[in-house]
Amino acid sequence: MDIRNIAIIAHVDHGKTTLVDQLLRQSGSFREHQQVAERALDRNELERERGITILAKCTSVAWKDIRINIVDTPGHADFGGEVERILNMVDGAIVLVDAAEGVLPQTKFVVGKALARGLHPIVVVNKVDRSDARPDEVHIEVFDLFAALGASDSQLDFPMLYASGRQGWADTSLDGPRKDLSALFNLVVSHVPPPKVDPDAPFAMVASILEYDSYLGRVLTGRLEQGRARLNMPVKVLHPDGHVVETGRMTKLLSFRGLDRVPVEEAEAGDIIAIAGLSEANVPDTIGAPELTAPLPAIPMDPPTLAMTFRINDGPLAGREGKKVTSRQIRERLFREADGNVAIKVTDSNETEAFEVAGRGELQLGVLIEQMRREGFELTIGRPRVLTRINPETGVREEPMEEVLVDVDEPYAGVVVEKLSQRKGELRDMRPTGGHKLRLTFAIPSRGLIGYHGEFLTDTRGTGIMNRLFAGYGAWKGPIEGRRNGSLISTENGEAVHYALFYIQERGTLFVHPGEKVYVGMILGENARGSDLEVNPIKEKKLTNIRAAGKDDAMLLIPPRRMSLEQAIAYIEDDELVEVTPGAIRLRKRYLDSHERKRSERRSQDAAA
Ligand SMILES: Nc1nc2c(ncn2[C@@H]2O[C@H](COP(=O)(O)OP(=O)(O)OP(=O)(O)O)[C@@H](O)[C@H]2O)c(=O)[nH]1
Ligand SMILES: [Mg+2]
Repeated sequence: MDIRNIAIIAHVDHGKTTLVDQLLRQSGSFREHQQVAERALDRNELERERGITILAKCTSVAWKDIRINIVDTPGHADFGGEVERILNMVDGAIVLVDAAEGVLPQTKFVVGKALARGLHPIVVVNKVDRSDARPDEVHIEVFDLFAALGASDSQLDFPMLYASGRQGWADTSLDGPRKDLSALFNLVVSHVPPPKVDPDAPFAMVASILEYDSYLGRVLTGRLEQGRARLNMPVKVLHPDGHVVETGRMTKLLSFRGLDRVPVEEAEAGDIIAIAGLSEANVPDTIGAPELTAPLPAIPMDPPTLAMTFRINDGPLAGREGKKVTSRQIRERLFREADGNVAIKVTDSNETEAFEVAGRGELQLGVLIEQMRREGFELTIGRPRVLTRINPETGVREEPMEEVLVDVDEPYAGVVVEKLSQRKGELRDMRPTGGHKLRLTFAIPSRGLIGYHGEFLTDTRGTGIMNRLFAGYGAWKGPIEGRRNGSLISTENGEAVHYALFYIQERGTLFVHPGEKVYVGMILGENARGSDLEVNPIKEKKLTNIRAAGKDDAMLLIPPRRMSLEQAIAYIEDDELVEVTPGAIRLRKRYLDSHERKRSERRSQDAAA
């Protein structure tokens, strides 16, 4: 059977997974009356909850006797490294661009990668049904982008369709017929070349996606670059550096059919397949026949840019909810993650009962913490740090930089520029985008963005949109001022009471509500002043105080500020931790005891002096 392999690439949320849904549906991949969830490929729990794709996934449809393997990729920048490896196993790409939002940082990133690989992308201006769609302008933006990225003449001559993935149509013209996706199917078949592979060479493929299946174990997906794969054949796994990782047998060979993977006896060069039965093989190893002597070329992994310390939970409430609390359990889980997730690195920390976990961003590490929490783990997490590097040529220390695109209503531009400048951002470009909106472009150290997103939403009354992209390394920009407010810290263990909280709230903003468990050293809120303040959250009203009696009703409490896991992690300072249990997210001081805290402060002041 004739094969086409394509990847769908775009900025986050521009509609990749939704389009794949419709491609599956219209190619007749679902049985009649089959109940299929919306965005069916986003099948794991966290993907469904967050409405984003985290793992790239392969699916396959048949169109007029041609099998089209489609790889849906994650749009979020934290998972961008994966996109590059996916592009290595396809011969074409569909670039989706939101007809209202236009070209955004991740569009630029993925198009750059696709062009560099020599692919000739198909452009789809998507979500044309949006009331604020501006499809013609976006078409020009895409053309300018291709040109700016150095596209060859033939790449610049890209075919383009207007579409609404959600409504299930794609057309060459804005006038319609807006009926179905046949124009897109036909374009894929005519524009994307069949895979150029050698069917007679020994079997070899590069593992490009790794996932765990509770039933199959390690499942590795990749394109069969050469030869033929047969069930139960002996295989050899080669690391990109050439050493043999393991030898084994291919005990399961799976081909993609719609949303399913079906067992097959044999697969041919050019097809995308999944393999189970190996215990060590990882991305981007080469899996091949025993006679293979050298690995196939693979895309190197991006270095991690952000790290956090994962520690045991040693607070007084530890072990009440979680079943997995020991450092041995945490260690085992983290190393298993690093083994299966190529973008995450784990090392033992020099602190006892703590581990350094490095990855590509706050979202990626946040997803890991959330997963562990659901599995019954308890942890404490330290403030994220960026990972600097020494430039191998100049010997100078450099830090990760990002390009940030901000879309805001004009009146808010001032405050955004001010805040990002404080965080060492440089304004590179500012241009009106219509409707009294401005698009601001900054270059800023990744460090400066930690914890900024919440502030940004407050400053723009929730109307701003911020997009960011890793932009390589730049010279260290010097200190960036952290949070300006101190913490309100509990002096007691027990349960917070209304009466005490009422008086504490005059000092700042509360994070806890009455009845919540508190402990010595726990952070109850943000102090309005710059220094930390110790307060007693369990103090009851004295019953002898007649004048105060009966006034409780009038003592209104402002609802506490609740933080999500990622907000909490971005909020804390170096001497603070986030306590994560299956049921709670709490903030605390690293040293719970007030004397110990002061001693450590003195130590760090001495060290600084
Ligand atoms: N108006 C409109 N909305 C759409 C269309 N396609 C998708 N959406 C919406 O856009 C949002 C994101 O859609 P997804 O398909 O998850 O986007 P994605 O590109 O897969 O997102 P990531 O995988 O997280 O990068 C959802 O709320 C969809 O309902 C479309 O054609 N028109
Ligand atoms: Mg998606």
